Amino acid sequence: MSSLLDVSQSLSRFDPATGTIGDAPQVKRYLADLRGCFRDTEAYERALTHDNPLVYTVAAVEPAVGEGDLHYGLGVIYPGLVGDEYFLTKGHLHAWRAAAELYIGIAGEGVMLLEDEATEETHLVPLQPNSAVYVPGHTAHRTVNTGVVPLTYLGVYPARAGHEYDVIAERNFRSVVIQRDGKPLMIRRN
Ligand code: PAN
Ligand code: ZN
Repeated sequence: MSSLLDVSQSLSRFDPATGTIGDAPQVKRYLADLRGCFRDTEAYERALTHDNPLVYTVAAVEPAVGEGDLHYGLGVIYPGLVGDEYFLTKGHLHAWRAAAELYIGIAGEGVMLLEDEATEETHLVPLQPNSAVYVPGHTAHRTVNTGVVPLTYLGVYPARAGHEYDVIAERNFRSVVIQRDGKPLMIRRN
């Protein structure tokens, strides 16, 4: 019987400085890609008239999609603000709602917004080096850089998880993370 272990697939090296994992595809999200995410739409449009900065990148290793397989991605969110709201990811639910995910902080300071899909209850969880955040199934998740250097992290999820952005784009997260007196504060969106 042949071995299931393909060593060439077992080791990957990632570069936190560039946000790349070998030659795995890397998605880049610019400010213009994040329309509708920020609370202060005027500040968003004003910022876009000046510049369209890179907000975050994700390099994903997504080989097989068999039962039991895992995928993972290296995320880098750059520091910045739109109005008083920190740079953030689009956020999503997993298409397979039961799929959980483990986030592992590598560098920088940030938080995760975790929102239960059914109750819309939101939790703010710190994402930092040497710590892991468990995102249960049925939970919308968005990552926010609350620091002054890039926030770098790894997310590990079932290969079958899939990403669903439309539900979030339509209803958005109920809470936002703003800078108040130099510190992050979670408030209701409206
Ligand atoms: C992460 C995210 C990454 C970027 O790898 O994909 O943080 O966020 P968006 O996908 O919301 O743009 C993950 O949660 N994967 O499931
Ligand atoms: Zn996810």
